[in-house]
Amino acid sequence: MRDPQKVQEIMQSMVKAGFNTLQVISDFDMTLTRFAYNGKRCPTCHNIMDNSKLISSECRAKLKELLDTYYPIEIDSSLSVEEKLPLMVEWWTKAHDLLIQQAIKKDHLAVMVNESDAMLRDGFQLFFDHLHKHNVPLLIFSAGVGDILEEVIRQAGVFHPNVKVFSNYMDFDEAGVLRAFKGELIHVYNKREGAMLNTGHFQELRARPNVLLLGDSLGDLNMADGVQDMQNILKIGFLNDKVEERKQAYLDSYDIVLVKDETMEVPNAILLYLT
Ligand code: U5P
Repeated sequence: MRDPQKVQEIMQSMVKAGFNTLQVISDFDMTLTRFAYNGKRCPTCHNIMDNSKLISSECRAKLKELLDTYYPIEIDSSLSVEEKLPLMVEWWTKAHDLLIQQAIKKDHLAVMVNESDAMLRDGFQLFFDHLHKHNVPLLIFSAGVGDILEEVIRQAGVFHPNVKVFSNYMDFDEAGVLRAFKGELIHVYNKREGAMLNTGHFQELRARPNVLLLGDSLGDLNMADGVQDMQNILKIGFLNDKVEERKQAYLDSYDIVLVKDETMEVPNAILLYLT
């Protein structure tokens, strides 16, 4: 923490306001899911499909090439968001076009997720169940793929009714074959625009002006831009990769920075304290 005193003040103010004034907004890939397990990288929503045996090996190779080209740009602290933006649009667009060419079947998504190495962070059960038990809305705001992330949390048994998802959703034809992605593209650096397209959601939650935000990218800090009449926001950032280069920027933007922490222990402890 750069300013522990500020964190304490925010938490005290949230306790005073009550748990029924809280909403949680979280990123998905590498925030609710693990970054690595036993030294091996865990997949993002896209990677769950990219690595699947149900995708041709030629396409898998092309998607891997895209990842190797664009992921280093995504996390490069020497480039500005303005410089990264068009390249991120390029990455997502190329990847989605390749996935569409594979004519992925809706029925296959559950198998892809089941056979993948995707893992929610240790302690995810308490996190999801506690929010559900206390009727606290959890918005999962992801630049990944909505259909895949829903399947991950469904298979983990935590897709409770208090969970709402903003993400990129697949559009299937009558035969259940992927033909496009729906709506405006959400990538890592346009979450502000994504939030602005969903003002109705935040309007419904206007009686909850206190926000716990979880992210792993500096782009995730904009996820709460649509929150109305915000009173307090506590921002927790998971810093998973390129730690030394990015630590200062994360400390300057997030209230709490968790370095190479694969668990939900800190968010869970905060939720229990606020309850
Ligand atoms: N991503 C991929 N493959 C793609 C496009 C994006 O793995 O073709 C990853 C990015 O690295 C990004 C993540 O961090 O998906 C976005 O999801 P989220 O963190 O917003 O949930």
